[in-house]
Amino acid sequence: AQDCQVSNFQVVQNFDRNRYAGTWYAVAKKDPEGLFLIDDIVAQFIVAQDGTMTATAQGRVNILNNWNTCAHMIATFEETGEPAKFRMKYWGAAAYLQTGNDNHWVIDTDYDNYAVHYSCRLLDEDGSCLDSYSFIFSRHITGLRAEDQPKVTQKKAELCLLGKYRRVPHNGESGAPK
Ligand code: DAO
Repeated sequence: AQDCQVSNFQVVQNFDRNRYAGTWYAVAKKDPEGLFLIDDIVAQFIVAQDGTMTATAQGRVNILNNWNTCAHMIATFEETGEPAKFRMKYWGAAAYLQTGNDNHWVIDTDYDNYAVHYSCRLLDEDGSCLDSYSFIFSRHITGLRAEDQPKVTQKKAELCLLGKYRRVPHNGESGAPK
């Protein structure tokens, strides 16, 4: 049987936040309960001189289940003792946007082309995840390179999320850089 224990999920070894910094385009997403970020999702990770990591993100969001708008989000990252596992506090530039405090795990990345992110919001009694979301990021707005797709598919499977992702289109409607 497959091991879907969140505590056993492998993250990228020796995570290097300086190499991770910069622009990432979300090319696929597994949504959590109560979808928020819809599409045109672009994140910028910034590492300060003291090593602190923050991010800004733009995207088209869903508010109160019926209103779509473009949002600017801001996030700060708190260390956990494992280099690729952070706690992410996030909030919106406007007060009506979501705020939260989520896990933010970097499952895999080659820093130059692709990254697999994962967040479990709610653990089940058996240690598997009841409510998760996950971004597949690319450095390229055009999507993943063909050679990176098998690696990403493998990681989706390890997260017990194979077949649960949707493609995130980039229509340039969020005001994010292209
Ligand atoms: O889309 O429903 C959802 C969950 C996303 C949470 C919002 C995250 C905002 C900050 C993103 C920073 C970098 C990924």
